[in-house]
Amino acid sequence: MKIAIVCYPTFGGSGVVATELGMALAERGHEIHFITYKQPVRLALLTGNIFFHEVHVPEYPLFHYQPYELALSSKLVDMVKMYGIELLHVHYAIPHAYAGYMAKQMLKEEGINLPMVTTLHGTDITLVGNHPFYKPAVTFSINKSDVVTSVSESLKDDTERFFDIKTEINVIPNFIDSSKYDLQFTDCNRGMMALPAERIITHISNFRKVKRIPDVIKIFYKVQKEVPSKLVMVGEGPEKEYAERMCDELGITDKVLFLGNSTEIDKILCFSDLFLLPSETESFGLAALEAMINRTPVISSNSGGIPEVNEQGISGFLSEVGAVDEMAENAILILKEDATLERYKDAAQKQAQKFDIKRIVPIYEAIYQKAFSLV
Ligand code: GMT
Repeated sequence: MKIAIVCYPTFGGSGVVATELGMALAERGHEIHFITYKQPVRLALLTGNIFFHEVHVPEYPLFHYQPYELALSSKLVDMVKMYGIELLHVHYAIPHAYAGYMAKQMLKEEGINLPMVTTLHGTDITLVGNHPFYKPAVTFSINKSDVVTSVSESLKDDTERFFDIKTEINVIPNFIDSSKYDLQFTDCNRGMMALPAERIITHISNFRKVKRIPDVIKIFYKVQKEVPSKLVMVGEGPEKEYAERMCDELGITDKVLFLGNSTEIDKILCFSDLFLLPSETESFGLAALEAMINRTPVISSNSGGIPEVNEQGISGFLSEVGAVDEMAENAILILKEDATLERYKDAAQKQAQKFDIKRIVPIYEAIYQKAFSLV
């Protein structure tokens, strides 16, 4: 199949999922065309059947906002015609489903029927899409997709609650390629992060309000009083500066490392002992799954789709949003004894293996067949 994938090319989970899916589909013989404004960060290699087409948006001073949707839908039309692309898969509804629908309509005028699959990822529904300024366009473009998928049951419920949805929503969970983690990193060097007697606690995100970064710091502050440890903060975003200030005020700057964005999170997770994800809401929590496959148990909130990923008392613990005392107690319980930590590490990895890409990619292929049958 020749498939166009539209996604955000940045560090966000939706772009990661889209890129990993595209690469896995290419391995299974499909021809994949990534169409976006920059080469996706996880896209390491452009091979014979993986293409990247950049969307250029010419700057014009008349425009206060440059019309990306227009450029994207035009690029889609051109690439579909040039490469004979047979299906369009857009990740994150805003504005991709809207631009995709416009491309579909333009192609229809020329006698080309292009099926469109839209995957909903979370904030496109819960935080952004639900805003009254976007809602009619988001509802319209979801309903005009041939097939809609969502990354968790929780996100499906939210979508059906917030929008007037006429299309069936198929839940396909996010995934991980377990085979990559059979290898032991020879450079898994925890010595550069912490002393031998210290535990390493990690948080990875885009440092937005929804991630409750102050809770991450508060939890760590309590944990390090009981268990010698370091906190590794990976990512960039609006809450980072405040987090740095908090660490300063609490007198723990020497125990917290802010690493910025990283394309090598597996190399960080391989020496992590615990992952913190106390988010306000999270449609899935891909970062938690990536931690778990790297044998890192998770202390998280119980919001959104996280309970579909992190299993209470097995791969870690879940608490109400904001329950930092309970989260810290559970973290200490996991970290205190070596034997206990090893048990949670094994269980976390086992739980993550349930989300193996080999099980998920055929589900997407079946969804593509379904989309074909509908146009
Ligand atoms: O806020 C983020 O974490 C980024 C955002 C995105 O769209 O890239 O993540 C969303 O999609 C991920 C991949 O499906 C999910 O794992 C995240 O839970 C989801 N984020 C939220 O719902 C806040």
